[in-house]
Parts: sequence; C-alpha cells; structure tokens
Amino acid sequence: MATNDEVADRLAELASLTELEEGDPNAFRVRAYLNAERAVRGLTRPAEESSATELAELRGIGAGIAERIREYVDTGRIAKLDELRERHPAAKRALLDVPGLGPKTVQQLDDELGVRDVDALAEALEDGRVAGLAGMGERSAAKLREAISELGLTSKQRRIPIAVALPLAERLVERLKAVPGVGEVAYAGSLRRFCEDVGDIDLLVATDDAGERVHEWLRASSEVQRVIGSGSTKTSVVTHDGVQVDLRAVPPARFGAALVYFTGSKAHNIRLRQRAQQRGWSLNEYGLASSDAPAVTTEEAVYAALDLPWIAPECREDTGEIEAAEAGRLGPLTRTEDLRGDLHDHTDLSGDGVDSLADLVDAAAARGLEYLAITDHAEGLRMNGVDRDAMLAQRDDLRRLQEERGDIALLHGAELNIGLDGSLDYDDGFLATFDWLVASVHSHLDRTVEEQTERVLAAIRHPSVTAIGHLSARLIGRRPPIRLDVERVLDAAADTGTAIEVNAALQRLDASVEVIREGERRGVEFVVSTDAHAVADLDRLRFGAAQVRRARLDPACIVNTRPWEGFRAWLDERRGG
Ligand code: DGT
Ligand code: CA
Ligand code: CA
Ligand code: ZN
Repeated sequence: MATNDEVADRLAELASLTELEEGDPNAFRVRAYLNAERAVRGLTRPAEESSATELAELRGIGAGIAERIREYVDTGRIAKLDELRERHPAAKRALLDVPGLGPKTVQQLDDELGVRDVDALAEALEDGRVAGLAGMGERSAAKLREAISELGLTSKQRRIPIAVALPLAERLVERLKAVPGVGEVAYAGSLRRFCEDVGDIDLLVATDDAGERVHEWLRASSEVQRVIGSGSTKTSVVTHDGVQVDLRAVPPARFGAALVYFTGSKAHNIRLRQRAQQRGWSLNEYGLASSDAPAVTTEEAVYAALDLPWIAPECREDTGEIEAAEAGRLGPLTRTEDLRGDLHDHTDLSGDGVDSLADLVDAAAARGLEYLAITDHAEGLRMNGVDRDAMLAQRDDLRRLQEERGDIALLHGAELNIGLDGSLDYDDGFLATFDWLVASVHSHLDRTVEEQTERVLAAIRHPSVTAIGHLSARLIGRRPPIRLDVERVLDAAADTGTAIEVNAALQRLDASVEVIREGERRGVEFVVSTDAHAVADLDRLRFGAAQVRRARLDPACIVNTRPWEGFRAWLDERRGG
C-alpha cells in the first residue's frame, strides 16, 4: 500500500535525520539516502512489487537501503527511522530549513545553547547568544535573522510549502478511498485553492456509517506522530514532518456543501453567504437552510442555487472572481489538457537528470503531448552541465528519433545558465543553432536588485533565448526569490517576445501568481513547463495548469496552449524577427 512517493519521502526523512546524526550533509550515508530517494521517485513501477534483491540492482539503491525499503513496504515502519526520530524531533529538524544552518551548527546550537527549534533560535539571535558562538559572529547571525523573517520560519508564521503538503494530501486521499464504507474523498482548504504554502491540510470524507472507522484509520496511520483531538465529526493529527491534518467526515448528501465551505477562502464563503441571504436562505457547511431552499448535494448545485457557474477552487479568494463569474467572464481557464507541449525537460545527459532521451520522448508522447523541448543544462553549470560535443551528439540522436516517429515534434534545446554579468553559455554562433533555449539563474542569488535585474535583462534581450526559466529562483519556504525589478523585466520580455516560464515544479511554482498577473497586464507571453528531471515529473503539468488558473491567466497568453503548427509559427516569427 506504500506508494513510491511515500517511500521516497521516508528516504528523504532518513537523509535529513542522518545529516543531523553525522553532522555532515556530505556524509556517505546521507548521499546514499538522497540517491535512493531520487531513484525511487523516478521508478515507473511500484517499489513494493520488487524484492530487496531486485531493488538493490537499481541504480542509486544499495543493499542496506533496499532492505529498509522492504521493511517499510512490509511493516509500515523502519526501525532505524523510529530511532532517529526519537533523537531528533521534527522541530529540531526544521532548523535545517533555515538557510545558512548546517547539521554541525544545529548540533552546536543544541549542545551549547539548548536551542532545539526555530523559536528558540530566534530568541537566541535577538539576545546575542548566537553571535557569541565559536565560528559564528555578528554577520552570520544577522543573515540568519534575515532568513528567518524573510521565509517566515517561526512557529507563529510557519506555513507548510505546497511541495510538502500536496503529495502527502493526495496520498492520504487515495488511502482513505480504500477504507470500506467511504464514498467521495477530497482535500479542501488553502491546499485545494493551490496556495503556495498552507497552514494545515483539510481532508473531507463522505460516508454514511463509516465515520468512526475513518477517524480511527487516521489516528493509526503510519504518517501520524500524534493526535491533537478526535471526536465524532473531526480528527486533528500531526504527521512526522510536523504537518497538521484536519479530517472531517460528512454524510454523502452534504459533501458538496461541506466541500464549498471547507475549501474557502473565508472571504469567498462570506460572499456566497451574502448571496444566499439575499435569496432568503442561509448557507453553512451543511448546505442551504430554510423551508424553500433547494437541496444541494454537489458543489455545482451550491453555485447554481446562487445563480453562479461553478468557480474553480484556485480562484476562490474574493479577488473579483464572483463578479467575473456572474458576468460570464471567469475563464476560460487553463486545463492540463490545454497544454499541448512541454518546453523544459532534462534527460540523463544532465548530471541531475534520470531518464534517457528515448524514454522521455516515449512518455511525453504517451501522455498526449504534441511537442517536447529537450533542454539539458549547458556547460556553464559546473556540476551538471554538458559540453558542445555532447550537445551535438544528443541533437543527432534527437533528429534520428524524430525521423522514426511522427507522433510528437521534438525540439533540441538547452537550459543556459545566466552568469552574474548576464553572460550565457557557449558562443552566439552555437546558440543560434538551437531550436529552443531556456535561460535561468542558478547561482549568485544574494545580490542587489540592480545586479539581478541587469543580468536577467541581458538574457531576455539575447536574440537566441526563447524563454526565461524559473524567473525568481525561489524554493518555496526554503529560499527567497532573487531581488528583481519585476516590472522592468516583464516589460522587456513583452518587448522582445521572450516568453516567461511558469515552472510547474511544486517547490518552485515560478513565476509566482503575482508576477504572472503583472505580466499579463504588460503583454507578456508565457510557457508552462515541467522542468522534468525524470519521466514521472512530466505529470507536473497539472500543477502548472493550476498555477495559471490561480493567476486567472488567459490561456491565449500561454504559448504552449497552441497546437504544434501554431506553436511552430509563433517560434518561426520570433526567431526570424
Ligand atoms: P490555512 O490552513 O491557514 O492555509 O487556510 P485555510 O483557508 O485552509 O483555513 P482553515 O484550515 O482554517 O479552514 C479551512 C476552510 O474552512 C477555510 O478556507 C474556510 C472555512 N472556514 C473555517 N473557519 C471559518 C469561519 O470562521 N468562517 C467561514 N466563513 N469559513 C470558515
Ligand atoms: Ca487549511
Ligand atoms: Ca484546518
Ligand atoms: Zn531545468
């Protein structure tokens, strides 16, 4: 019953715990767990179907870790993991998420100052105790203080990044559906609205008589570290990763109204309630109440009763979506299947890619994509980059593959690294030979707004660059965005016809919703891409679609909603001019 993602999450947890244990992020064991995590995430078949011996034969998985994976799949636990969790609670592990803190310093903080969570760290930073530690000093302490406030890491401010919450919620939903007597299951709240970080996970289960079984199932789940509260309608728990999960069970006839209510936002709900009141009804989590109110068992019915079309959850923030929906102007919004191509994809030629060119192309075609751009890292990225000869060899392979198959159009591209001075990889002559070029910032992230804006502008203005990848370089909750004069950047993109990418990786979701909206106002064209590093990542396109829905971006502004012929015409025009 353990999915590959769940197994991979446990391996990631083992990696961070081992990092603390050994005081070294580069310790052999830490890297072994991380390699295994990547291997498991990239598997195309369930890990649980393989024996320990078979697992150990896979690239990236050694015999010891293979045993631990089997132990988890068979028993739902890993003894070593339980032991490490005991020694390093989630709150202490969260210290590793503070940029600038490594495992050694975390242990030093614990040993010398008794600091075991971010709140205690914030206090010790305020009163100067951290600056006084050996190897620390005023400057490093100031940086830590800045990172904590910029990322909102204290317990009062702390939000769970969507990259942590969404896979966990989807897994819980799948497993709840298998509980006997359970009907519909959904996650609701800010997560369903596709907020980039969430306070907690809200789960909703429709059941006539299995309510008690459902609550019991959650309390006993292998993900759960402790139960906060559990009654006949609601259970709240905290997972091993420190994520709160609220679960509510409702009768099937009330599922629609409850889903509207618990999806929120509060502001959106208030507007709906006002509309109900105008019609002489009241609206709450149980439905519409009053003698003449219609019965509403689905979300659509709730909205219809209020004379509205169904509103996509990503838009429910009371930021004009109700007025737009009422006037028939909310949408069309991008669906995953509207995205016809994927324009940022890595093969195993990049040091951090996992699958071969042929496998990636196969998988993209099987998912119904009409076109695919292969964009391995160019040579400027020291760890993962590819030199010119290797690029040319890949191009030959790709052209040969194209001759063999007419079902998907293949573009040969690269992901260029934007240097601090705005320079790009290779030379202009070589760059002009690519079909598609994504240019992205990967390093020198802590610079002034002038420096960052100029380097990105230089890339936007380069005649061969077709798109800017993950514009802000942020990792949600872990790394702040680079400082940019966003308006100047967007204007230049609109001017030159360089597309701005909406990177669909959950830890990035970059461009952000705010930047997408500003870009649309300024006439920017976008591409939604997965930045896949493995076949399984191609499925992220749905997150990209959700991100542009949340921004209410007109699909006509997204270049890869065009069919192949239209996309090619756009590209020809852009590269000709
Ligand atoms: P979060 O968890 O802080 O990221 O944000 P939400 O929106 O998930 O908030 P949460 O978990 O407190 O509640 C889930 C939904 O339940 C919320 O979006 C709307 C609904 N809700 C909760 N409390 C109230 C309330 O007092 N009034 C109304 N109208 N709706 C509420
Ligand atoms: Ca919530
Ligand atoms: Ca909640
Ligand atoms: Zn990439």
